[in-house]
Amino acid sequence: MTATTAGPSTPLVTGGSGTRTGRRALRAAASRVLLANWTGASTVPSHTLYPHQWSWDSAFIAVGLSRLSPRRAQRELETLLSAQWDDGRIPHIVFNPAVPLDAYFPSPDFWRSSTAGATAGAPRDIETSGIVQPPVHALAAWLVHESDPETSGRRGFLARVYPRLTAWHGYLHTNRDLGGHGLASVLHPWEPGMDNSPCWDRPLERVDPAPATSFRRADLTHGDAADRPTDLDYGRYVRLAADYRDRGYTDTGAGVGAAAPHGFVVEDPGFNAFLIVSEHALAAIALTLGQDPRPHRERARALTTALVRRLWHPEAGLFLCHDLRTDTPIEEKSVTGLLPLLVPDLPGHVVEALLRTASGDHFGLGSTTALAPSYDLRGHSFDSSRYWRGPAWFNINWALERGLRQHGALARADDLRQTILTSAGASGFAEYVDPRTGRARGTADFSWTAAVVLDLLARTEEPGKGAGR
Ligand code: 9WN
Repeated sequence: MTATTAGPSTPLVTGGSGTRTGRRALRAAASRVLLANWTGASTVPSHTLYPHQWSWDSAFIAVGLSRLSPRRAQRELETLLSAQWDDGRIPHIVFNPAVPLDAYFPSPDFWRSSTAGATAGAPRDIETSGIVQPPVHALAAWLVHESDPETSGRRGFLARVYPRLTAWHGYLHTNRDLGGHGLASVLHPWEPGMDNSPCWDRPLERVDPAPATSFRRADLTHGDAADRPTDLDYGRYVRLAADYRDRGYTDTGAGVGAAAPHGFVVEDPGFNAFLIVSEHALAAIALTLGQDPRPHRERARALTTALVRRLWHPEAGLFLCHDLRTDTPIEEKSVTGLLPLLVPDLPGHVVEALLRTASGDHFGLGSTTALAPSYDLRGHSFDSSRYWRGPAWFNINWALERGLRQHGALARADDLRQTILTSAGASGFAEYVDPRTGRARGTADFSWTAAVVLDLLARTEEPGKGAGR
């Protein structure tokens, strides 16, 4: 069901987010969403559609929680990190054993991490998935620390998370550099977090779908079929995940042919942009802890060089995904190709082109769309309702707002910030919205939507800290 038909449990906050009273009402509403979705040690993205802990959701959620309770924000990240595998991977889902198996598919008995993932070092006492999501965590840890350095320092937060975050990045730099080009690759459409993006259509054509009778989707109980991926897509997601599981969740590391065992293996610009920004965050964390930040800066620099060399396409005006199975760029314009705006040291001509593309015909930011769509408005597969094939997501627009601000496009960043706030409140903290009309889509009372609102509101109240956080 869509958020509009489901009806958010939080009253819609319409208008007024530009006034102090309006901002106060919005803050109260966003806080209620995060508090209601808190389960004691972490936060569910949504009690209905996603009743466990998700990896990159928790990073965004922690940033928002830090504006309510820095301790709770720290707890959110540390709960996730306690499910880290010995090989360094942070799994994309940490399952709550109290939730019935049929509440979400694929459930723990599909992933079987504690047994199938034993060789890769999966925890024995917690069930998780075996794939990963974008590495937003070190950035989140740094922002959580910055929100209250005193509490963070007293509780030794950075000292505890730093080794785990370093191991996480180590996993991505080594096990996941499957092309050997210095970029991390993703092995499943769920890994870059933009599950149903048209970018995956071609690579997925090669994947033999698992029969629809072999699994039971839980998402359609809570979501409208028109908003969600098709059964054929699901069959392919299931096949890829089952094959990875049956290979013991092993990656083969960098080198010629390393990508071979994987049915789907792609270099994604947004995933790598988050890795670069998080590597810079690790440098800041290292410095705060009195450790050497230079290895992190060097890695960020090398990744930035590889990102531009491999994935920048001047004729397209944005970064493109690269299919390692065929060694060809994926000729689709997705918002993942704008996310490198987050990266601080991009060549000037690349920044200028990205700024033009964001506001041009394909994404229309600030002209035909209020929030950046997930996919090319003129693309053959554009769909304003369906998952990652057009709708606008709030976490992505939060990231773009940071990128615009960082590269000096302050008026555009201010406009986007205001639109995120207005649209999030008016949509009942929807999971995603129609990029042209702002109409709510997906589920309501969605955690990262509320979280980015809390962060942006706090920054609105402290203009001096706008760009720094
Ligand atoms: C699969 C939880 C997650 C987000 C993803 C989003 C969606 C899951 C699903 O929900 O994916 O991981 O079942 O569709 O695409 O980005 O992390 O909010």
